Amino acid sequence: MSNVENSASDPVTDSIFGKIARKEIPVDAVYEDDFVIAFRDMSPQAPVHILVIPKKPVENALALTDADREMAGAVLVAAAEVARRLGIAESGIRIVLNAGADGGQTVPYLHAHILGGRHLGWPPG
Ligand code: DGP
Repeated sequence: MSNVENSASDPVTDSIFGKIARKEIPVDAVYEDDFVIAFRDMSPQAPVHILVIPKKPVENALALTDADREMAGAVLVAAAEVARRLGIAESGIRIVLNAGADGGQTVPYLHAHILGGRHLGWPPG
């Protein structure tokens, strides 16, 4: 019997962050709890550039539902904790959630960028 139904690919779970969330790909976590993992962005845009991903696979902020309130809150709480741990809470941070093509999202798995360690211009490009 064909196993095609069981092997359907999903761009969210198959993404690099899906694999990191499932621990199929190891990362040096700077923070982890029941809901999220945080690790350094491989292409940093600021002296401190951390990504926070939920363990539950979600494509982006536009895909969040009522059921995700606790998880979405955990992403923000983790961002604040990461900023404190990495010494950028006092100078300030920016938390960015790119969603969809116009938002500049390149990895189809929800991730919050935490940027800090330098002054960040506004508006973004
Ligand atoms: P976005 O444009 O919001 O989808 O940002 C994706 C970010 O993810 C980008 O800043 C680069 C980073 N990134 C992509 N692949 C990897 C990876 O395998 N490891 C790490 N640490 N960061 C990655």
